[in-house]
Amino acid sequence: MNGIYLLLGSNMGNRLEYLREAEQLLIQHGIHVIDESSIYETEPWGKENQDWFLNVVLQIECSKSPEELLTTILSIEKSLGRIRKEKWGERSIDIDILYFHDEIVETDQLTVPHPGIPDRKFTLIPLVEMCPIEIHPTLNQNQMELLAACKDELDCKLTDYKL
Ligand code: PH2
Ligand code: MG
Ligand code: MG
Repeated sequence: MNGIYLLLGSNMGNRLEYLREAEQLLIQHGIHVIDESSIYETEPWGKENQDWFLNVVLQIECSKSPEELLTTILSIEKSLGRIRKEKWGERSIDIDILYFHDEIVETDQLTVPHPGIPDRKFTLIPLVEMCPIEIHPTLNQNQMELLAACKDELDCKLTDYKL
C-alpha cells in the first residue's frame, strides 16, 4: 500500500453533516486530505435493526505515527458526540484507520491494516474506486481482488452526496 486511508462512517442524526465536520476537524488537526471516494449509503454490517450508514474513504497525509493519528481520531470522535455503547452499534461518527502505507500495527488500542477490510463491501468498494491495484501488505491481494473474494452481500449504494 502506498498511502494512508481512513474510513468515515455515520448512521445517526445528520449523517452527511457528521462526515463533513469530521473532515474539517481532521484538517484542523494538521491532516491533509489528498483524495476522497464517493459517498456510499450502506446497509448496517454486523448488527441489524439500525439505520443505514453513510461511508466515505479519505486518503490523507500527516506527519503523525499511527498511534498519534489514533489519538487525534479519538478526540475528534469525542468532540462529535460519539458515545461508545455496543460493538457494531449505531454511531454519530466512526473514523477507522484502514491502511498506513505498508505498516503493520498490532497493539491493544490499534490494529492496522484494519482487520475488517476483507469482509466488508462498504470498505472495499470505495477503496477499489481510489486505489484498485494497491496491494494489502499481509494478504498480498489488491483491492479489486479482495472485493472479488468478499462474501459480504449487504447493499452499498453510490450517492450524489459531496463532502
Ligand atoms: N461500521 C461498523 C459496523 N457496521 N456497517 C456499515 N454499513 N458501515 C459502517 O461504517 C459500519 C457498519 C463498526 O464500526
Ligand atoms: Mg468502524
Ligand atoms: Mg472505529
